[in-house]
Amino acid sequence: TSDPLATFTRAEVCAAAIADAFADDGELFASPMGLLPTLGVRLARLTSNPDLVISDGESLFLAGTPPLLAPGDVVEGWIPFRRVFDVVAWGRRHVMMGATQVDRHGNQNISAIGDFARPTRQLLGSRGAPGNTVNNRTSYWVPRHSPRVFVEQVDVVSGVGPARAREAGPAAERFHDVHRIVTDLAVLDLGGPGGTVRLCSVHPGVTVADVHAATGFELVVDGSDADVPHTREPTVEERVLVREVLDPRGLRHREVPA
Ligand code: F8G
Repeated sequence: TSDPLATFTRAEVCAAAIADAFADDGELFASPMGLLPTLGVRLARLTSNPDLVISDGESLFLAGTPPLLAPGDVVEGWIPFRRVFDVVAWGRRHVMMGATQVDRHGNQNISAIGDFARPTRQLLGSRGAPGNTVNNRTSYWVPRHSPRVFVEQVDVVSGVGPARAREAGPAAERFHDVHRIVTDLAVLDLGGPGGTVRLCSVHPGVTVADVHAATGFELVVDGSDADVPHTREPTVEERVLVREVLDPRGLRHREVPA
């Protein structure tokens, strides 16, 4: 067919899946880290959840919903990092972070690879991850789902999963809420036994076997592999918003190739 709206790319599926992760949040501060999360949050704001509060990622709350990398449009508030910490503690925030490693128990690592005393790779450091995971709804975005990301046990715990939050006591567990893990292959959550990683859907064109093969631990599925649904296709409205409004330059395809 020659109708471009009849087709969609994997990156567009990911953007819609990320938007869905924020659809039911109501009015809270959405903190997407990185390109596809920013695209997905802005898509949610233009569709399912207009109440999302967004920023330029540095210090300004934005009244409008600008395209990726565009200068912030109408400014409606001041949110430098020190004030982000106030919102983190207050709780009305949903952050989508990256994850260099995620394990079966939903622990996330963005700090270092290897033995912490002598890491083979120094990454970003844990940054906001510990506080986010005990105070705010937290999701993760993984642009390359692979056994090197989804490992049996993370080398360093930056973001805590449910079991560790429980062990740390009521103050850590009370607001712990790891919501979704969206990857280039699938949508996962922590709905497995004891808060373990569960496969929710595989993206169109991906098989459940592909996801098992790209995961370094046994993934929980509800029922059998044949019961795992496909992630929904982006609607025509979403395709237009992504292509014409939010990401006309196709930056999304640098992160998730078409
Ligand atoms: C690996 C792996 C792997 C990569 N296994 N090796 C190797 C083995 C790879 C390379 C090398 C480098 C609230 C809040 C905050 C704030 C607020 C408070 C946060 C104030 C803001 C500031 C702050 C945290 C937000 C994120 C970022 C998540 C990422 C990735 C990346 C790429 C995309 C940036 N599995 N993987 N290697 N931050 N990060 O072969 O080897 O390691 O690899 O919430 O901050 O402080 O608090 O990262 O790595 O969410 O998504 O890190 O470092 O460029 O190049 O891939 O090539 O050198 O040999 P990168 P990469 P080599 S919230």
